[in-house]
Amino acid sequence: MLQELIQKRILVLDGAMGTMIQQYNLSEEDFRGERFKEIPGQMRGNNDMLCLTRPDVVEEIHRKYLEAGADIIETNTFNATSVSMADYHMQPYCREINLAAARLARKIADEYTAMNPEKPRFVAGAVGPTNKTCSMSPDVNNPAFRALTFDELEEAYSEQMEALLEGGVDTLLIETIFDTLNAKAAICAAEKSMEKMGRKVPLMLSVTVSDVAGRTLSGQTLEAFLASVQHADIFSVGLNCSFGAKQLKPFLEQLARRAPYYISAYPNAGLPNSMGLYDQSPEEMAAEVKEYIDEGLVNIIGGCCGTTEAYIARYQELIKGARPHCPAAPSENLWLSGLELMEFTPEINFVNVGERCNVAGSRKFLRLINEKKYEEALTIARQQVEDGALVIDVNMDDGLLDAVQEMTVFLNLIASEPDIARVPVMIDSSKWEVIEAGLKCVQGKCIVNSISLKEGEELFVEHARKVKRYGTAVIVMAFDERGQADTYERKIEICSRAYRILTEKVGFRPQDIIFDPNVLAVATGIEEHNNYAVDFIKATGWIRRNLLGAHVSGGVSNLSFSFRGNNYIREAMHAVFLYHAIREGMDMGIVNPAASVLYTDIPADVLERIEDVVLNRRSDAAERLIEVAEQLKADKESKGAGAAATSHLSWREGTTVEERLQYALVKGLGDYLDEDLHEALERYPNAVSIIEGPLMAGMNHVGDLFGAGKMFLPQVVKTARTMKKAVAVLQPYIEAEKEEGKASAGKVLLATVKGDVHDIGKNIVGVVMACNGYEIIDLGVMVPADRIVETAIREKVDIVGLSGLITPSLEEMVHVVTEMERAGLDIPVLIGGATTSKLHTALKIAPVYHAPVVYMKDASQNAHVAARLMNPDLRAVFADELDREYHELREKNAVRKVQTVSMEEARKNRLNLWD
Ligand code: THG
Repeated sequence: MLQELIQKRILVLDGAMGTMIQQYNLSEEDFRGERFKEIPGQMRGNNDMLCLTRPDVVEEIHRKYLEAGADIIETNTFNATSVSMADYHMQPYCREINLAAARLARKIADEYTAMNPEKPRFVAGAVGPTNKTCSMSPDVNNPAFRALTFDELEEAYSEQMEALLEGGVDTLLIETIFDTLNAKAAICAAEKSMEKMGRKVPLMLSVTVSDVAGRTLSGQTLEAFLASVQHADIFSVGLNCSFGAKQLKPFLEQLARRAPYYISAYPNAGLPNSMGLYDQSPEEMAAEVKEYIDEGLVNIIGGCCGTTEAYIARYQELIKGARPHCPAAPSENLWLSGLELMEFTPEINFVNVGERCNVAGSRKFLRLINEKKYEEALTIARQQVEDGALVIDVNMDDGLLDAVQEMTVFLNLIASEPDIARVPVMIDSSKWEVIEAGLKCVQGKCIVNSISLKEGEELFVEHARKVKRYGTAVIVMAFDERGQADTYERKIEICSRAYRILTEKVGFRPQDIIFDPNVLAVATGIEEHNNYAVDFIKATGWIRRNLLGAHVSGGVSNLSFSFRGNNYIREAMHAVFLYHAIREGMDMGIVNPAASVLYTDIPADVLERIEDVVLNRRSDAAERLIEVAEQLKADKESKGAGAAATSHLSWREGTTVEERLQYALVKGLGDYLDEDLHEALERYPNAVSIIEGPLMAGMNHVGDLFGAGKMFLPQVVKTARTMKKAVAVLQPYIEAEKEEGKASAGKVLLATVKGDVHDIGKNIVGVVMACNGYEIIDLGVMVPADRIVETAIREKVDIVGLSGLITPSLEEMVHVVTEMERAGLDIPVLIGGATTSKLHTALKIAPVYHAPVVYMKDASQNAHVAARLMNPDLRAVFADELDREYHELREKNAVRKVQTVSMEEARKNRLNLWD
């Protein structure tokens, strides 16, 4: 029914649940009811549990939205997974909450459908992103660490989705997606739950963008996201939360242009004002949403944070007679993604895959992994991307390594390196469990290398189905039960069999299949090997003409194994091989991206001898090539090596030490810090002044770039890590200076205030300050005022930093600071987090405390401000400045009504940003 209806008209989704619940002013007791009286911690704010304790409230909200004309209502289950509920000690009740929520919404929707069968109402099972990310490490010292694994998350989602399906939802809506790996776990869970429950429902996805460049929190562009979820059977995709309708529009346009699905949008009621409230009126919001409709961008519209039934009621007028969006045609091209999309368009005739992160293919990489020198191992990956690799192959197959573990660690590390993670990865292993472990680490659409028929059709199909579920492209090696295909006939026989199975039985898109007809070594001295390259090239042509849509790849360096030690000849052989194979349609290859020999550069006499070998033109071809190889070896090799070593270091030449430090910070490059910092130590009076000078200038530059949308979060995090490394280099000097009484780093207490569980921003502040030599005492999230005060006294801290992302946190901060005043403390306070503002700090927080209370716009400012607060003279000057500034703000705003809203009103309008 939904499928039919959506073709006819634009559908209306409901508005926010949180905003509505806040209007009821429910107490802690309302949330708990009798039943959950004993559970520790605060329960107010745990909206989903109202499905059990105050279903009357949830029911009334559903009714209001249905009255306002919503075609689809969302269950009150945004946080009802065991992962999110752990914050409230409510994990055991997830199934029950989801079941109750789905049944409740179902009952009311059916009631409305019965009243007017012409307008059927639907229930969407709301599935949030949870409070943890699978793609990023919360531990700054260990970027390979994950607080949540793919499997754990998939299991939590399965529990939720099975209950939602059992409760009768019409669709599953995976919303507020901020990390595509989380979303992929949700999609896997959705498919499995639907199979288990024997009910297939449309799958709706909704992303939230986190920065002005339109990337997700985990750093993907929307196009990269679309590639990552392309495998799923998706009904609609869209955007919610993030911004108001107006700011969301360019991103919605991006999605609508590419996504072959129906498009949904449910923005916030404008942007939050300085008090953290959404004050766009229903009229204003409707006017902005009208543009979506007039331009044919959407099929489903609704509201997120700050919207109520008054907003949703406006939509009826707008959709009348409006033309729904017509989904884009699915792309014919292969899509891959890292943080960015790699669309394999016909103009790209060849995709080079970097071969160097392979323990079997590089002695250096093997040694680095063996010695756990991951940092340096990553530079190999980074270098390949810089050298132009469009994809990087990762292989950890070595008898003495735990390949599952190493694959996981390395892929997690890559995920923290935005200039590497930009490109898709190729997970290379001959062991299935290694491949599967790798698949659970990448948010992008990657390539599995490889599967084959060597252990029979059954296992091949099983692996192919799994690959499809994870949503990747796949390399199929030309192996079968009889072994490796080494002739033209065997190659095409196996590839066509595999093609049939994959496209007909497993349902693979041909674009996602990449055949590897086996590049085998030639000129080995064994006669049977002489035709290997010819057979590969011939098979390539046949595959491209007959197995339509599929690609052809190969491990090019295998070809020249018998010329090991003679890199020039090897590179020249590869160039010749590729020249002929690409002409036949080979469109991908695992190669050394730094290779510099071009087909056209090879001298005619050498070329002739290489072509004799590659094309198998004469029986003595191998010997004749060996002759030339010996002659050429010495001079060519030394030239080649010298040129390659210098090319990527141009940023180090003719630049000042300040420029180099800034470049290293912005790019997150740690390799030359030692050298550059030691140079700086000779020029600056002491180590701390280097931190406060060039390093902070670099961080500020990063802050500016981030603000302008030219950097995204993972890059900033990486920058912070580099900063940390720089500080580690300076640490011994700072210690020494401290002895002499020169250094002044202090003790900082950080906490996300009670009622709030968000800590990404706070963690970044922690890193930045720790990097600047401050000792950090991080009390975590949901920290009550008394604990902050008590710890501040016991630990004799110098500064207290309070963080919060949701509106109630503003109020809580006032409370914390009041308590600090009452305890007679004189410790300066830093205020930060998404809903905080200078205005709110001036109006509400600073007045209740005599010591400085400073609003921090972003993490990059903290160290600088802290440094001023630590010095008694500077602090006095700073405090005066602040007082004057706050005073002015108060004067100016005494007349502006919305911003002098009382705390009582703020309480009433309290809402959850993740709603
Ligand atoms: N098909 C597919 N995947 C593959 C291969 C293939 N993966 C692995 C391999 N073959 C492709 N990768 C490499 C990587 C390096 C080398 C060859 C193939 C190589 N390395 C140098 C050597 O062994 O002489 C090592 C040099 C060094 O130690 O630095 O040649 O065919 N699907």
